[in-house]
Amino acid sequence: MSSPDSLPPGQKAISNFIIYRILGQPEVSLSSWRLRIVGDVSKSLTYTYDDLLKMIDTSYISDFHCVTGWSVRNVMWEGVSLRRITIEAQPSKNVEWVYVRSLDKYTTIIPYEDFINERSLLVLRINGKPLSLEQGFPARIFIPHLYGWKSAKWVTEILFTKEYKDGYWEALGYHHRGNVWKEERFK
Ligand SMILES: Nc1nc2c(c(=O)[nH]1)N[C@H]1C(S)=C(S)[C@@H](COP(=O)(O)O)O[C@H]1N2
Ligand SMILES: [Mo]
Repeated sequence: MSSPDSLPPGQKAISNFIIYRILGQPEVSLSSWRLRIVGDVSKSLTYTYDDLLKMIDTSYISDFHCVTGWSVRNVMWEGVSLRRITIEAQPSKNVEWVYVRSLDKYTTIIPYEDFINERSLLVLRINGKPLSLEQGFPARIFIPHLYGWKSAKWVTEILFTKEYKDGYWEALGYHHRGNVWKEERFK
């Protein structure tokens, strides 16, 4: 069985993130950037970067795992609890999926249950500094128990929905959930 300190099966520690931007590096304009919470919710919400900075409520140290087999250990994550944002938006009882869209047109899908895990985070700061442009500034998702492709960078829209639909990697055969401890790499 795994001790709290062990890596998930099939992962190896490396010391730095490998930067991925499969659809290229988007241009970020902070004055026009918004995070929108939409879909099957009672209250659609729109946040500016300044709104989110004021809402930072969570920080912890946790490892990051890419499905290609690398992990970065002991990263300090800071941001806004996704559960808190979800409670504000009041999704309908039928919601089962959360579809995330980014500035670069990257998308991913996350099961609602994982999205509202108490550790699931809208990340604004990594290792004590604001996210760098290449690491997803202004904001990215982080869910410690899911593979890194669910950690959408440059996120702009969070859509609550009953219907499953593939995001970028899911359409290429990657798993609908992607739990690292269960090695849910592929469908
Ligand atoms: N918008 C966007 N988000 C993304 C990706 C991407 O290409 N575009 N790659 C994903 C993958 S596969 C991984 S492993 C992590 C890598 O995070 P990093 O670039 O900060 O190392 O970002 C994820 N989020
Ligand atoms: Mo990845």
